[in-house]
Amino acid sequence: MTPPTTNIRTIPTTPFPDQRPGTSGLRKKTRVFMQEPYLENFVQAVLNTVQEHAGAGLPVRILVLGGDGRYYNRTAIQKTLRIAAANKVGEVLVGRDGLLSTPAMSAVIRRRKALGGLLLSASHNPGGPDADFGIKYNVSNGGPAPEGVTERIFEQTKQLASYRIADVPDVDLGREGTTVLNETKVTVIDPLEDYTSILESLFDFDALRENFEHGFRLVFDAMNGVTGPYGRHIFERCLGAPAGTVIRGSPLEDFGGHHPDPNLVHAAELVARMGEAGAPDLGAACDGDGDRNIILGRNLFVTPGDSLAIVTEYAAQCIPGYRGGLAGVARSMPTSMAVDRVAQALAIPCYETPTGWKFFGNLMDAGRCTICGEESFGTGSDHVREKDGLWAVLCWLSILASTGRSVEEIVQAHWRRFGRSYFQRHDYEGLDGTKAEEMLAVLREKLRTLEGTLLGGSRVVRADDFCYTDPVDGSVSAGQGIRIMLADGSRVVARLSGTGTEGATLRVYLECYRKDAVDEPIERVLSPLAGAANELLHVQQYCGVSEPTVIT
Ligand code: VG1
Ligand code: CO
Repeated sequence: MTPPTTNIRTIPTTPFPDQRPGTSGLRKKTRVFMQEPYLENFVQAVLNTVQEHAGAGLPVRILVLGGDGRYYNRTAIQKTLRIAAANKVGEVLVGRDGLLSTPAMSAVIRRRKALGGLLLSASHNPGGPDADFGIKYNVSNGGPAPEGVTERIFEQTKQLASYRIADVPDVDLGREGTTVLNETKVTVIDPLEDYTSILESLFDFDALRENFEHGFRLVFDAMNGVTGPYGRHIFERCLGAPAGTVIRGSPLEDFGGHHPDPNLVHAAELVARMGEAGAPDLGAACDGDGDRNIILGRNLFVTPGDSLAIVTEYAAQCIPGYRGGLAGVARSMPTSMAVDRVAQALAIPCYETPTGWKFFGNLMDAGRCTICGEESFGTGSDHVREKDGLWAVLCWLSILASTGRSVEEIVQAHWRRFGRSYFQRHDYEGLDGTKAEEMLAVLREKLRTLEGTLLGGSRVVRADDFCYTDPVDGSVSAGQGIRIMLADGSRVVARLSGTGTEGATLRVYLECYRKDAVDEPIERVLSPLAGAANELLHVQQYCGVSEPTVIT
C-alpha cells in the first residue's frame, strides 16, 4: 500500500456554464482561462470523463500534454500537471518546452499507446493576454474526441463540485527526462521524434534531399507558431534545404502580433514573396498548432480543395507510403467537390462529413479512408488522426520532385483533366449571435420552398440542413450547415463557426464547377452566387453588415 499523499487538496468549485467544446475543443479569451478555476474545472472534467470511460477505480495510464507555445501555455501545463498528479494519472508525457504540434500530439498518442492527450491551443487564433487560448482533448486513436465524448465532458463540467490539485513544485520543461510527482511519472519528451519517424516512413526523404541538392527552392513560413522547430528539423536538417528556408521559425507567445493563420489574408507576406521575380518553387505555411497549411506556386494560390484533390490524384504514384493505393477519401461538407471527381476516376469511395476533423476518425479507424481534407486549409491522412500541415508540404514536395513539374503545371493539368471548382469562403465575423441564429433559422424554414427556383442563374435541385449519419457507428449529427445545390453543380453553403471567441461568425461557402472554362477570374465566376447568397440570407438586414470581413 502506498501511504496516503497529504499534499493533495480537494477544492470546492462551482460550474462554469460555458464549457461546451466547439468544433475543435474549448476556445475562449485567454483572460477567461486565466481566471481561476476556469482551466482547473475543465481539466478536472476531462479527467472525470476519462476515468468514467476507463472504468471506475482504474488509474488513467498515459496522458500526453503539450501546446502551441502561445501565451499562458507554460502556466497551463504546470497547472495541468498538478491536477493530473492529484488525480493519480499513471504517467504524463510532456513535449519539451511545453511544445507539441497538433499532428505531433496525435503521433505521440498513437506510438506510445497513450489513453489520450490534452492539447493547449487555439490553433490559428491570435495569442496573448488579450487574445485567445484553448484546450482540446484527444482520445486513444490520436484524434479529437468525438461528439459523444465532448458532450460527456460538457456534462461533467456542469456537475462539477470540486477539483483536485497537488501542491508539488513546477517541472523543468526544458530538460528531457522523468520526474515523479506523488504517484505520477512526468516525462519530458522530444516533441519532434515520434512525428518525424512517422513522416520518414511515408515519404522518400532521400529523393527529396536530392531534389534540394539539385537546387529546388522552398520557403516555409512557420508564422511564429509551433511548426518552426519542426520545419527547421525536417526541411533544413533532414532534407538538407538551405538555412533560411524556414522563415518566422521561432515560436512566440503572441505569434509576433499576427494571426498564425495560413491564408491569403494572414500570410500576405509569403503570398507577396511568391509573386516576386525569382520566387522559390514552392511556398507554404502552417498555422499556430501546425495542422493547417497553405500551398503556393509562383504567383499561384492552390485552394485547399484543389490541393486535396491533387494530393489524392498523385499519392499512389509519388509517395511511397501510399504506393498500395488509397482505401478512400473524405472531405468536410463545405469543402469543394474537386476531390470527388478524382475519387471517381480512381474508383474509390468518397465520404462527405460535417465540419471538424473529429468526424474523419471513425472512417480512418475502420480503414475506409486514407486521405481527408477540409476547405479550411486542412489536409491529412491516416498516418495520424489530425490534419497535418507539414505532411501536406511533404506531399507537394514529393509530387514536384517525382514529376519534375512546377506547381502551376500540376494545377493546370488537374483542371484540364477534371475541370475546376471555383471556390471561396466568405466570413462575416463579430456578428450578434442571436441575430445570426435567427437569420439562419429563417432560411432553414424557407429551404423546402427553394427547390426548383432559380438562383444565380441555375436551378436549385436540393436545399437542406446537412445531417450526417456516421457509416461506422451510426451516430447522427444534425444541423451541420445549410446547403443549396444547383443543377450546374454549383453550391452555396452557410453555417456558423464553432471555434470563435467573440460574437458569431457566419461562413458562406461558394462553389461553382466549370468543366472547360478553367482560366476565368474567380470573382467573376462566383459573383452571381455571392449575390444570390446575400439575397437568401439578408445578412445586411439581420446583422447590419454588407461585406465579409475575410475572404479565403
Ligand atoms: C474551423 C474550420 C474547420 C476546422 C476547425 C478547426 O471551424 O471551419 O474546418 O476543422 O476550424 O481547425 P469552424 O467551426 O470555426 O468553422 V483548427 O486548425 O482551429 O484546429
Ligand atoms: Co490549427
